[in-house]
Order: sequence, then C-alpha cells, then structure tokens
Amino acid sequence: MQRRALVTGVTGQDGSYLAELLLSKGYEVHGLRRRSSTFGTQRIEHLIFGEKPQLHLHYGDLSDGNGLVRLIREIRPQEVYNLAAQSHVRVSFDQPAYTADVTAVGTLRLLEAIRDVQDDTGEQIRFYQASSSEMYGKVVETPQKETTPFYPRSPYGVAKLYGHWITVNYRESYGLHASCGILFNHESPRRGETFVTRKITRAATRIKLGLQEKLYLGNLDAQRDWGFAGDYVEGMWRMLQQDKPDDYVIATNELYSVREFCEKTFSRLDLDYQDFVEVDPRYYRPAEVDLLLGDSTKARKRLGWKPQTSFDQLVDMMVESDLELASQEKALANRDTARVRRAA
Ligand code: NAP
Ligand code: F7E
Repeated sequence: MQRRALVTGVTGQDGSYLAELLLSKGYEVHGLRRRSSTFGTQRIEHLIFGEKPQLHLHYGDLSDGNGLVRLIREIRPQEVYNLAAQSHVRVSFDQPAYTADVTAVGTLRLLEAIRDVQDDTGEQIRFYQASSSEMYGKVVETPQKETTPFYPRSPYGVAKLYGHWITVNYRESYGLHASCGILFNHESPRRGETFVTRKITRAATRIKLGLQEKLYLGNLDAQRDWGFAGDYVEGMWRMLQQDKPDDYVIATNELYSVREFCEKTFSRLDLDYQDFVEVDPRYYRPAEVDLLLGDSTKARKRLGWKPQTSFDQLVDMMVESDLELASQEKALANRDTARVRRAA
C-alpha cells in the first residue's frame, strides 16, 4: 500500500529535500503552504509543475487549528513531519509573540489535530517534530547530546523547547508515535539567504563577479556544527520508521567558526575574506549562542544514520550554486545595460 505523508514547512529548505526523499521512496506526499502575495514555491517548483505533478499542496497555517484538523481528516496521512516554523533566531527577538504562536503553540495545534483524527479513525499517525540545537543555547556541556540540559537563549529557542516538550508530553500522555529530531545547523544551496552560511556564499560569489563590494556580518567568532540538509532529512525519515518513538541528536560532530566559514568560502574563489568582510553590530543578537557542537552517537547507533557530506563539500556545493546564480544576475544586468545604451 502506498504510504501518505504530510509535510508542514514544505516550501522551506528542509521541506523541499524531505519531499524529494519521500517521493523517491514511493510516498504520496502532501505539503502545507501558507497563502502569500508571491508564489514562494521556488524550492519545490520541480515537484509541482511538469507533466505529472507529484507533490500535493494545500493552503494552511500553523496558527489555524481548525484548518489543520480538516486537512488531516481529508489527507489521512500515516506520517506527519512538522517542519514549519518562524525559524530565524535574530528575527525572533523582533517578533517574540509571533514566534511563540507559530513555533511553539503551532506544534500543539498540530498534535491536537493528530490526536483528534487518530482517535476517530483508529489509524496511527506518526509524528516528527523539528527540534533544534538552539534549545541548548548557553551550553552546559560540550558536545551536546540527548541528555544535555537545555538553556535556550532566544525567543526562538524557548519556542522550540515548548514544541519539544509538548511532543514528548503527548507521546507519554496519549501514546502518540511522536519523535523529536534535535538537529544542529544544516545548510545547502537552498538555505534562506539571511542565515549566515548562505549570506556568506551569496555575497562572496557576487563580490567575485563585481556585483557587490562588501559583506557586513555580526559575530565572526560564533562556532557551529554545520551539516548538509539533504543528509539530515534522511535522519528524520529514519526516526519515523522505528517501532518505538524517541528523540535523537543529528549532527556532524565537527565545529567551525563563522570566520572559518568566511575564510574557506572566499579562498575557494581565490579571495581573502579580510579584504571584504566588515563587522556591523546591527547583526549582533541581544543574547548570543557562542558554540553548538553535537554528539550524534545515538542516531548513528540506533538509526544507522551518519552524515555523507563533509564541511568542505558543503562549502563547495554552496559556492558553486551561488556562482551560477551570480553569473545569471550579471548576464541579466549586462543585457539591461545594453538595452538602455541602445535606447539612448
Ligand atoms: P525554513 O527554510 O525557514 O522553512 C520554514 C518553513 O515554515 C517554510 O516553509 C515556511 O513557509 C513555513 N512556515 C513559517 N511560518 C508558518 C506558519 N505560520 N504556518 C505554516 N508554515 C509556516 O526552515 P528550515 O531551515 O527548512 O528548517 C525546517 C525546520 O527545522 C524549522 O522548524 C526550523 O526551525 C527547524 N530547524 C532548522 C535547522 C537548520 O539549521 N536549518 C536546525 C534545527 C531545526 P514560507 O515558505 O511561506 O515562509
Ligand atoms: O547564525 C552568527 C550568528 O542565523 C549562526 C536556524 O536554522 O540554526 C539556525 O540558527 C551564527 C550566529 O543560524 C551573522 O550570531 C554572524 O551565532 O545562520 P544563523 P542560527 O542562529 O544558528 C538553528 C540550529 C536553528 O534551529 C535555526 O532555525 O552566525 N552571525 N553574522 C550571523 N548570523 C546571521 N544570520 N547573519 C549575520 O550577518
């Protein structure tokens, strides 16, 4: 029997990779999309257009509990992956209540919808919650593993901690097959452009082609455990294939600083980052997370999961993709200049 999955946050970085993975495994895949004045489906266009659309999109929002119940009743998924969130840490300081409503209470609304429909139909719905290493925040031990106490440092981290614990609580209270993936930072050419890695690869490639002069960043000394998003969605899927639900850290177990990410990216383009990168305190956060380093031993042992992409390969992949994007931008700019010259 073909399995059905619902992915919230399907238009985001992870949603697009997870949808591809599930489709490759033969799932019927449904995705939740928000209404927006623009399309917002760039990352999944290859899955929704074309001769045979593969991905079924539904309008919905984590702030609309009734809509979630209706949708789950209609789709009757066996697996639900909750990837939707206001996911930007810096933005969560500007929009703390909104972040709590979507990222924290939104998870509760989805769990309630699942519980309602599961009770009515008697069919099990397995649930994945996108928990985050941001919950460790001001870390109390290094590296961080499943048993490390949490100490969130942002409204986002606090909201994710609520989503995490309410998922654990619904598992323990109602016997839901609900698992949390505590994922450390993961990046890709599809990463949003305001997260630091993509901001760096986008700017460095534009600088290389003469489209930009400087790159303004905040704390260059912050250290992160950066993996490839395409590898991490495999871990999400594996969690829901286990007989028993549980929580797992997914990480590379390697640490680099923002400064090292800059060095690596610019040198890949034969440039010295020190000539182009400037610190702008506007990008500092009211409370910073200095270091996040994961220990993914449990996922490696129990799920047989491990990262397939090295740090260097990740940087190469992002630089190559953004160089192509910058070339297209340059070609367009040249064409427009030629058009203006002809018209003058
Ligand atoms: P992302 O690219 O920012 O995607 C977030 C997704 O959530 C988008 O599809 C977005 O829709 C959707 N969304 C936002 N608000 C919503 C709402 N009110 N109702 C329904 N959908 C909403 O994030 P990502 O990097 O793919 O991360 C996926 C999940 O993992 C997030 O929950 C994030 O917090 C968590 N996480 C990420 C990382 C990481 O390093 N990437 C690490 C740990 C945990 P639009 O496209 O319309 O904006
Ligand atoms: O920042 C520093 C910044 O925004 C990383 C989300 O996916 O991962 C992500 O959250 C570090 C921080 O990611 C700039 O201060 C310096 O220390 O790329 P980021 P994040 O905050 O770690 C976690 C695991 C999630 O769950 C989140 O959803 O880089 N930094 N200069 C900067 N960061 C940004 N964004 N922009 C700068 O200019």
